[in-house]
Amino acid sequence: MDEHDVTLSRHVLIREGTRAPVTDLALILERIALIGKLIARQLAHASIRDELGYTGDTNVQGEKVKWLDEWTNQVFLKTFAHGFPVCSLVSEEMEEVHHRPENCRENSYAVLYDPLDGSSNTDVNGALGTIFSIRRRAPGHGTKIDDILHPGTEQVAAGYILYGPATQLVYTAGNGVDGFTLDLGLGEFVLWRENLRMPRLGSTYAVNQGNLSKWHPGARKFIEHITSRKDKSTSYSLRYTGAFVADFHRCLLEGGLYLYPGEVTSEGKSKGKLRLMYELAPLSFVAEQARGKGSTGKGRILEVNPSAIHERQPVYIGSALEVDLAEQMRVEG
Ligand code: FDP
Repeated sequence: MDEHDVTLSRHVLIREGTRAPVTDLALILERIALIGKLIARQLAHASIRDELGYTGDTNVQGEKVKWLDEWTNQVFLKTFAHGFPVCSLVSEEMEEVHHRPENCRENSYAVLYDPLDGSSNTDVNGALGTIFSIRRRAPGHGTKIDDILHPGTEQVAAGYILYGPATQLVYTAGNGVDGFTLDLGLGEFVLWRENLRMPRLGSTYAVNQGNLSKWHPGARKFIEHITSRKDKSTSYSLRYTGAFVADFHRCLLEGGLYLYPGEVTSEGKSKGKLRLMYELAPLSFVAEQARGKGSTGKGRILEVNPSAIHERQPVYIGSALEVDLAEQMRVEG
């Protein structure tokens, strides 16, 4: 380690202007970093240990559960099992909120997470991620969750871990976005970029275009519009990894747009796939803090009032000018 290298735990403690006391954030982020290290190690060895594939179960969302989905969720539960200040856990993999009443006091928090984002990539050694959102719990709420079911503007911190060629952790606590890379020799996340800024415009878009026929005509027109440009300087290339975190990370660094439009149902309603509380709200918080935007196609994701912890929404997220254009073209009607 170079004398100038700054570890995540140290950096969190010296960050100014955060939405929660840095001492609380340091305790929570240090555990999320530990989870990231455990997951990265597991992903590196899972194929050798024959720990890939499906468990045979179906989760609350009707999706087949992969062995690694289950394993990564257990890592969160075990890592946050003991000790203040986290008293509630909300996961893509659990129907109900997991409460730790013994940790629920003044100044306690909920962590909402998708332990393994992009799970279709597990068996092909593709990019994967973990997404997290940290919210305050109101004193005395115990196992009632109406204090968690609030718009994303109430998050105190949020971020993600990307498991690619390198493992990186990116987070915001409401005053800019910082990125860290896992130094494998050291076993520590070390500061990689401070105050990350998303370019206002990019040259790539990420979408599962195979779903095009199921979208609102506005979304189809939007894709037609951005793919019909002949001039090299304004044309777009498609880049889709199948992992939201990996596609978002590209947008954060190079600009561009990730979109998962709603699927129009037989009743004419638009149904999103991605989850509001532990996928869209946290990455929209990161996007906005880096000068980007996150929209449902009709408005700001961070202002959506959730009606359930597993609510889904359409998403258009990335460079500000591209998100604005999508909204102007009335992608979701
Ligand atoms: P996954 O279900 O594989 O975990 O959020 C869910 C997500 O992946 C995103 O990470 C990804 O961008 C998208 O869904 C992939 O969905 P499709 O397979 O429908 O393209």
